[in-house]
Amino acid sequence: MIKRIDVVTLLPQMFAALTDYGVIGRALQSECLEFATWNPRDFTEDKHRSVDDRPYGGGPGMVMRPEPMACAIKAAQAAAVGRAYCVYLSPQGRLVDHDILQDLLARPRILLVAGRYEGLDERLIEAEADLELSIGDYVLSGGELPAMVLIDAMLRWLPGVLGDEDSAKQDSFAQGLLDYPHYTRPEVWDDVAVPDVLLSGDHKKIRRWRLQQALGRTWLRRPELIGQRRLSDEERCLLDEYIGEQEQ
Ligand code: 9WO
Repeated sequence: MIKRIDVVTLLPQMFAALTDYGVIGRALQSECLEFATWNPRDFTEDKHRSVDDRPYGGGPGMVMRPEPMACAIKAAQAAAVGRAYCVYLSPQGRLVDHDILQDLLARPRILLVAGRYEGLDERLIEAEADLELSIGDYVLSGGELPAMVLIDAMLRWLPGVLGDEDSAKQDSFAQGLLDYPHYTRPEVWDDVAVPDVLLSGDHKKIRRWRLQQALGRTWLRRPELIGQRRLSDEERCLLDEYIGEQEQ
């Protein structure tokens, strides 16, 4: 189980968005979990404290110098017992999914490396990173937001982080399905009524309706997720019924 998260970043202040707000902020400030940031700029030795340099081979933009990055990573690694599993966030990485989150959560320490500019010197990635991860097929201006996305998605799985102990375990992606639709008061809003079944008080019927909605919406919006998942007899039956209703 995760005990400590370190982040190497040129913009440590950005992480206040995570540490200072909400349930994730509380988790990161609790005794159970250590959190620290490391700024490569603090490990520069030249007058201008430069962290970037021109790319070999030419072309636009700048590349992060390996020396200050390596020093920051080594300092982060030395800040606690044991070695942290080192993850570099980049669009070239493997796409993050529920299984990767669980794998990271099972490690005692992780060290996230957020790049800026055009990225890190490839030799540093090869030497230090255990894994390269992407949160989606788009380029941002740095790895900080992806690092925060990863931390948020991981920490909501820790016991006690979400108010309701079961919320994370009922999480739709844990089941390999999209979520079912939610409703609250009023019973009629904007001329639209809440589905009758949710007012029936019949909890078996409600569970089946929600499962059917989750299956049906996944089939409509993310059919590849249905292909990847084996359905129980009940699920197959509920989905077939949903598809039948769609076709009418
Ligand atoms: C910028 C750029 C500018 C001109 C030509 C090529 C270029 N490539 C990049 C680029 O990929 N910059 C990255 C910015 C370098 C690594 C940190 N940055 C980053 C990470 N952007 N987006 C991510 C990211 C990480 C994880 N998941 C999705 C996006």
